[in-house]
Amino acid sequence: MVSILPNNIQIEDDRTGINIETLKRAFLDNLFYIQAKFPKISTKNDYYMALAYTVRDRLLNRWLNTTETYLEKAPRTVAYLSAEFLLGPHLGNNLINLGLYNVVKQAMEDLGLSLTDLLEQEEEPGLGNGGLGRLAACYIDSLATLEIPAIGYGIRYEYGIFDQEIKDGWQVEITDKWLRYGNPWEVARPEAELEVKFGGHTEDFIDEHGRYRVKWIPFKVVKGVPYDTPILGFQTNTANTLRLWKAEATESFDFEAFNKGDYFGAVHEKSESENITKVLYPNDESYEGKQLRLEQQFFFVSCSLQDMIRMMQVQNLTLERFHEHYAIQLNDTHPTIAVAELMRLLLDEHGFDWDKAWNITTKTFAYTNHTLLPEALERWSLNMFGSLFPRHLKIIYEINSRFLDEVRIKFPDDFDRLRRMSIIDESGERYVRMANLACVGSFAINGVAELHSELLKKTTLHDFYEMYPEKFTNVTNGVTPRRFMVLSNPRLANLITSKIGDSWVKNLDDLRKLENFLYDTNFRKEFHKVKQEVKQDLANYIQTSYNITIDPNSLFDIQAKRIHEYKRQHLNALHIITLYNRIKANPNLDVTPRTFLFGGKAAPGYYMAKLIIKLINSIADVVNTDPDMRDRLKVVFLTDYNVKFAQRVYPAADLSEQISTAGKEASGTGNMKFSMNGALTIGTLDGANIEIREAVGEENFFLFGLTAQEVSQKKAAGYNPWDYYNSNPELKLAIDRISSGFFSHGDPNLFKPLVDSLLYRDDYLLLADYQSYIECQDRVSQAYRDREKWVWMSILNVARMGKFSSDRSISDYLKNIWKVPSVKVDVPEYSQSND
Ligand code: F58
Repeated sequence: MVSILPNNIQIEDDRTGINIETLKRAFLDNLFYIQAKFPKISTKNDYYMALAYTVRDRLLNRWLNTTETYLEKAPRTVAYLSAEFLLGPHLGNNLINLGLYNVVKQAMEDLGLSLTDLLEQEEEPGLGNGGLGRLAACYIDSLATLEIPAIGYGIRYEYGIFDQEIKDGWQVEITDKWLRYGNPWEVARPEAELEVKFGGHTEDFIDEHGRYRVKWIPFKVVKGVPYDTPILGFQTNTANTLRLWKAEATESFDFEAFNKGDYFGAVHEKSESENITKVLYPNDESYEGKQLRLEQQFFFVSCSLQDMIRMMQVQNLTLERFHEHYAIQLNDTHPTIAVAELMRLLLDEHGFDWDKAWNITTKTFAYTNHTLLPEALERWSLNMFGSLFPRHLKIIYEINSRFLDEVRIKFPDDFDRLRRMSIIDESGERYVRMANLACVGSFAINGVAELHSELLKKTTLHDFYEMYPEKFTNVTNGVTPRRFMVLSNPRLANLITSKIGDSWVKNLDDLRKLENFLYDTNFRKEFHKVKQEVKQDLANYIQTSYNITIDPNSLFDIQAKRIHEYKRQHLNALHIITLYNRIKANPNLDVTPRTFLFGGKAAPGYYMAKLIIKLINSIADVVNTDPDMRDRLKVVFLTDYNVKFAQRVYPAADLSEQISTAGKEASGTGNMKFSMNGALTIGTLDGANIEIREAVGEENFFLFGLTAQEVSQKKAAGYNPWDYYNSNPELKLAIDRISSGFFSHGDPNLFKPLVDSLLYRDDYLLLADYQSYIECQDRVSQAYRDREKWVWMSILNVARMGKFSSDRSISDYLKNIWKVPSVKVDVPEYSQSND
């Protein structure tokens, strides 16, 4: 369609034009032709969909040109393999990256709609549990922004992380039907489907060249259908692809040949196949040896590797150079079966000999470890593994046997070392150890913060470090400032830009320039005003959603992350109870008013974590209704904490709780998001906290607690929580209040498992850290009274967060691991139709 606009003679296509009138027309056009609605009968979701398609139209040009550039130039490419991508809503992010946020906002206003309302309408793709999945999402954002040829590969779960409801203080899980109203951001590519084999047996044979070969005769075959989502860079032409695989039944294989006449059997087979990508496992930080999970892992890995090979064939590249064409990052061990699958593809399907295949494989993969917790290390029962993947098990045996020969040569007669390093755990029931396979099969191994990488070398992966010191490196995590500042905190972003320009969005180190304005009273006032306004926004939201009034002038003290004993939400709870007890003992006590906000999901099978949620809600019930607490303490548990909600929460925090037991949190990334929005951190020397403290300055960080080394020493020396309980009256009273039934309507049994775990085990040393935490919180309360000083510290937190941009993390990966150069994408002027 041609339109000649008044005052601005311009020919625009309704699918590409970004003029306000064109946008409005395109929006109404999409409402009519895609949603089949007109304004009078449209729902909010219809409007959201119409807008999403309008925005999608405007990024297709970049996406297709990027794809075409990669196809033609066949550049070295990063393939980021992750079982989770916790993307969060696309619309707002795409508007920011396209630079269309303001004009679209205006266009919607002209039509009597609110962009904020429409953004709220989007069901987020919650295809991840927490930090690990969100990190993958930040990294694909940065890869595109840095113009790196890259593809994200993962699973298109039909149901993402469950929605959380709270009933009577307890968490209840609800299925996340995120695809219910359609997903305007994905494009199905059924023409690019692939087949994945499972089960069966192998047969050896001699091929026509007289070579020994193996054939895998599977028990079942499942189809993988790719669904592609464009991932735009910020203000670049690059739009990379996130390719997520959906499992479908094959028509011919099992149906006709095996199930002739058995209609119900056939339908059952079909649903069995489709089950593979039905649901995301909702466990964080603990691993469960479920067969379906192993099937999920192999399914997406096999699809992705076959896809990469196919792409090279289309580009006429020889597979001899696979490792030169692809750098494949394994996001934790979940995709590690890729080491065996690439070997199988090269050996069995493409006729490579072992040495050549192994050389390619070990130059292709790099492995990121995300946890030191022993219960999170993946290992698969050998029986299960062998019956699902008979060929892979043989390949792993061969890898292991050659590897152990190497170990023997490097460390003669060290039998215990061989036992520890073997890919097969033979200490009892036999297992395949995925971290060992990842270490052997990769050319690089990294932790996600300096401390974590050091501890990996010293503890969990110590033997592998001694074997291959050159493989080990650190890449400290980072987060994208596009989503977690520009989109989530426009007030702050605009203030910053008004002072130092907008270069910081792409070059976060430029935030340093804010330090020049520290002595500018006006700037400090504006900065404080922004924080207050953002807090008011959250207060309004809480008022509407929970009918709880919170005071934006109180200190917003926030802990938002998955609920886990090592993260110690219950230490935070002990502090609240301590303040409560102090006020009860002295109702006239002069306390700094605080609002405690919690958010986070517990793994459905993790009883203790669920009990912690119940405890927080029970404390909230008591505190929020006690008249002595009025205008002093409030406690709110924010239900269903997800990416969308997180974007509201980070900007509104005064204090960020990063209080894990030292040595347990690999990095943390919420800590970065809070701090770049001006929250001060109360934290232990754990994960990236250490680097955040270094960056912002120790005077601008509230430090408490034992160090990782002290924690392990204390445990080794025989830690006894009772010593702390008996010698600290405030601690004793806080715990007694819980066990007496004070927060459970007189029931002393409700929280008994929690209290017992603290008094009899206290694996995470809450009691040992209690006093230090309380004293530190007292310093926080004191500091908040000097608001001038607080604002000063808060500005410094923002100004010094440059290091924690995921752009920096990705640059580290590029420089030290992937060595993939950037590629410019040219987007020709929009073609202009003449009809
Ligand atoms: C997290 N791990 C770490 N795992 O706990 C956190 O410190 C780190 O910042 C983050 O990774 C990114 O590096 C994490 O989120 C999981 O959720 C896994 C999901 C699958 C099962 C095992 C845990």
